[in-house]
Amino acid sequence: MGKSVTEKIFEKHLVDGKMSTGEEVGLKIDHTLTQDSTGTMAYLEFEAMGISQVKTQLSLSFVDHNMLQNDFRNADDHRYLQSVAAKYGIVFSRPGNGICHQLYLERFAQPGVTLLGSDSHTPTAGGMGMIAIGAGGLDVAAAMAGEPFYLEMPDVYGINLTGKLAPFVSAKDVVLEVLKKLTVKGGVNKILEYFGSGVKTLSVPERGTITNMGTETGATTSIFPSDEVTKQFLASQGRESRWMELEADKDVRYSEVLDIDLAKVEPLLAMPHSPDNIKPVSELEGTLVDQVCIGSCTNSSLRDLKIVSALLRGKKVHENLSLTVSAGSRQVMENLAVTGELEPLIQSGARILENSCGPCIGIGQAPTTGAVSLRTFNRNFKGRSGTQDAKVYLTSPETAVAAAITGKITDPRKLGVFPEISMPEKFILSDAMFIPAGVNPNAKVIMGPNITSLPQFQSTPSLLKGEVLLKTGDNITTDDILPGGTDIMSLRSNIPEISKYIFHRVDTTFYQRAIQKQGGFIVGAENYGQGSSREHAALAPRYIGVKAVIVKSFARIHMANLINFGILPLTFADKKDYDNIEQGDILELEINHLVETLTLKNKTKTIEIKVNLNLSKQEKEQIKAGGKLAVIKNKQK
Ligand code: MIC
Ligand code: SF4
Repeated sequence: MGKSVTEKIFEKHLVDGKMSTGEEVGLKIDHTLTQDSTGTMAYLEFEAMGISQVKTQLSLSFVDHNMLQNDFRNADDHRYLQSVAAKYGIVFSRPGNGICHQLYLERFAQPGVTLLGSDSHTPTAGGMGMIAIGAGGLDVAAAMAGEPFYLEMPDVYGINLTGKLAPFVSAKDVVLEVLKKLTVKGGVNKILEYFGSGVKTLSVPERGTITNMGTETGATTSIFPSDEVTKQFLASQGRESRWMELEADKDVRYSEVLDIDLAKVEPLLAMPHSPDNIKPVSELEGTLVDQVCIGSCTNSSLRDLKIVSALLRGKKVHENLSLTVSAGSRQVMENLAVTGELEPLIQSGARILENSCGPCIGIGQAPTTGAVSLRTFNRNFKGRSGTQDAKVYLTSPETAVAAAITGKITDPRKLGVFPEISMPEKFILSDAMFIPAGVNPNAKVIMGPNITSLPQFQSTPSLLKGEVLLKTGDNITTDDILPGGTDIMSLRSNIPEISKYIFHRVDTTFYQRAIQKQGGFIVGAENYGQGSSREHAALAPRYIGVKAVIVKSFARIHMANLINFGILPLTFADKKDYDNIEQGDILELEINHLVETLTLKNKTKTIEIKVNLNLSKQEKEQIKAGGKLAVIKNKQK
């Protein structure tokens, strides 16, 4: 049987296991990336491993999230990251250079390579025909130390693209179509592999928009083939020598196939408060809009901003709304400026922000009370914008501009004739904001007062006892567990302080109760821990004594993070038992042997509940030792 692109790359990187669905496989990781808000912890972990330099082909450290410097904390973190990079052989992307995923796609992505990144949208680079996976910081630190990355071999799910997109319909609408079908949990344990005659009609950055938001389906990653279009993009970036052809074999068999005729895709949007709450734009027409934000790692490429510029030329932003534009990189900004395409943005009244994540993670530009905000971003979880009651819709850049001009949700196809844009054959390139990797063992690592040392954890006892501290519903996000936003994100390198905000948006009494009870259990429903890769959503709960999380199902990265920090990830053997546990119940669990099915005693209700524990041999070892770091450190001894 023929091979998929995914299998071809896995095969070349396989260091352990067998490539059949559900089996644990170990992959060699060629490249790693971190960004600042997950990076500080990842490098503290890497330093604790006692290794003198990174063992990957290429490791990169970006600064793009915590960009506001309201006090010393973020600035100190940036300086710490730069000093670590200089010591251990890591390329450093200076603050202001751009968003990690956009920069990586432009300057470093390469067909056939594996990338592990401490950010859930690392799959953006799948648009280049590579395997790019998001993970917790500790997994990325381990990859920098030369450890393979272990995962359950996912199903390879084919998405067959035919036809060509109509004017005013773009890559974002394609991935919203995929989300309509797969929902926020339909991609779990799958790799979404695109193929078919429609692929060649999409440029690499457009493919990147699609693979970026595949994350929202829960997929391990998404991937496109590497073809002539890929070659041309690499050439335009002065990197043609990095190209190799990579296509699925003709007789490949995917686990399932979703057919999408690009010509039939219409402008779509995701309604509040979930990326899979999809509706056609035409159904929402007329809804008044207070804010429009264009940018984020999903839609901030030169292609996207050229369209935005062309559509805004000679137009003014509607007086009742505020439009923000953030380019994905300095390269995008410079190329726009040189061709005169920045000017229409300025003249329209758009507020040009720094090349960074910004409003996407609630760092500035919080909407007004109860506002409708249209964003070209990838997540619209309640409260993520910084305004709890704001209603955030996710759209394409075309739909965003249509609203910015008219002041209300408008089908972009009503904007008239679709403008012609031309992409440069050669981008204007300037890598001045990258500091190349060097290894200087004598370099001093500089830590500000907000950077605390890593918490040390005891090995796991054989009897877990405690109270159910919180019972949640479906689709709890890591933003619910540990919110983003300026204030809380500045505490990413300070676990004792950030712990005070666990479940802050869900229940402000959580932290105090957890401390009083000396930890306990959390109960959840389906897709627990969806969203970001932030390991803080596991590390901080562990720090305050959370022992196990019992749910109907987990999101992949969060489950791995729980194991990494020694928290037991349990699922109900019978989902109906979710109703047999209430907040405040006292639970007891014996874990002498980490077998697949365990008996959980609900002491309050005097009943027994069967729970499943699906762990590999190594994961069991990690749970016993109190976390992955302890295991790695023991190995180094
Ligand atoms: C996000 O989009 O939620 C983030 C902020 O980029 C996170 C990383 C983080 O929490 O620092 C992600 O997607 O992994
Ligand atoms: Fe940054 Fe938003 Fe992308 Fe996360 S999703 S990396 S916050 S732009």
